[in-house]
Amino acid sequence: KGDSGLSEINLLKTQVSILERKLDTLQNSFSKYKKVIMFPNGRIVGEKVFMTNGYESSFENLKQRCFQAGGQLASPRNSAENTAIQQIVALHDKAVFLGINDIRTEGQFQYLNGQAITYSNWLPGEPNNDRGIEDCVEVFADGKWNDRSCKETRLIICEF
Ligand code: 291
Ligand code: CA
Repeated sequence: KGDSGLSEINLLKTQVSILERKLDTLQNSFSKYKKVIMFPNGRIVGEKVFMTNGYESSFENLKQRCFQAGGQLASPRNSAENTAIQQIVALHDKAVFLGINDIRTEGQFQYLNGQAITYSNWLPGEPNNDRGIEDCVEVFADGKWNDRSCKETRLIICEF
């Protein structure tokens, strides 16, 4: 009885070490394929992934595309996230629209979930609601923000 208990423990030890080696292999493989899939159009910041597929359209279309893909339009919550977006903008040399707008109440920019924004990176003098028609937010290659008409065509970046 005592003896068969010992051999069961040894069997379990063997199985655990086999699993440890398999998990290590899987982690290394996953780490590699994360790099592969992020190249060159994706960026990882903490738990968040930013990705473009090169699609360009108006704000509403970009918003829908990201939702359909199970994500949402990029909505940077801090400078690290904004830098990731900036890098994708610079790579494509095309400004993007964020998942931020003041369509509901002029001058009160909010995320797509209706929360007031808690981080911003406006160019000096922005947002200026030029000609009274600028409710969306574009990001330039220097990472700075400008409010712009939602009807303009911009590059998509979704976050997942
Ligand atoms: C000026 C600034 C911006 C404004 C932009 C648009 C240009 O920047 O007043 O605040 O958003 O003009 O009004 O739109 C068009 N259609 O020319 C110029 C470069 C971004
Ligand atoms: Ca503006």
